[in-house]
Amino acid sequence: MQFTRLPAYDDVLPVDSTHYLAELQKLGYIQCGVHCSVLKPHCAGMLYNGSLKTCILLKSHLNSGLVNWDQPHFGWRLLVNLNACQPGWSPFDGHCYFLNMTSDVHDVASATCQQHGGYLVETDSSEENTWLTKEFHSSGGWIWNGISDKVQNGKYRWTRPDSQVTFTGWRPGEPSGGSGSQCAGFDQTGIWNDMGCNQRYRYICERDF
Ligand SMILES: [Ca+2]
Ligand SMILES: [Ca+2]
Repeated sequence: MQFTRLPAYDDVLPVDSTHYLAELQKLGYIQCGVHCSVLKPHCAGMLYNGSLKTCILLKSHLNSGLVNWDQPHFGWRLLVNLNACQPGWSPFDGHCYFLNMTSDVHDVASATCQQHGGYLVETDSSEENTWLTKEFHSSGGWIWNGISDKVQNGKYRWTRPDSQVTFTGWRPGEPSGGSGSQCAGFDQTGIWNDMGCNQRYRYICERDF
């Protein structure tokens, strides 16, 4: 078990329970840690309240956009599971994510993610799309995701051939298509657009826990 407490998040709780994995009552701190590190494989961290003996297991680490700073909830402490992902990678719902700040073309971005043991991010749900946007998109500009129609014009798929497309977040009127726009990125609102694959943008790599 390896946890670290983040004192910046003392006495606060998330805005809502979207990223809760489980809420457990009548548990000591150590037992809560056992649940997070052993019993729940996708646990990224825990909120623990010693007076209430209540433990909330989390799918992701918290960030400033996920927390309600205006309303104090005294006694809650945040401990992140350091074993959830490698240093520099952020956990969410059983996967780890890394924002590469060096802008590059889509092919190079994809190859670099493979070198890191992962793949160019596959956004499988609205929840994942929202979390990615809040976690990584603090500035303007586009961020590549892994969808493109390079293989077959008009048929958008992820870079890994076996991955199903279960969610898309296209802006109305997109994908605009054509041979000049075959790779997709998302903006700071989480909306997708297809653009030229040889444009250079930052990109997110994803891998399993
Ligand atoms: Ca994914
Ligand atoms: Ca477009």
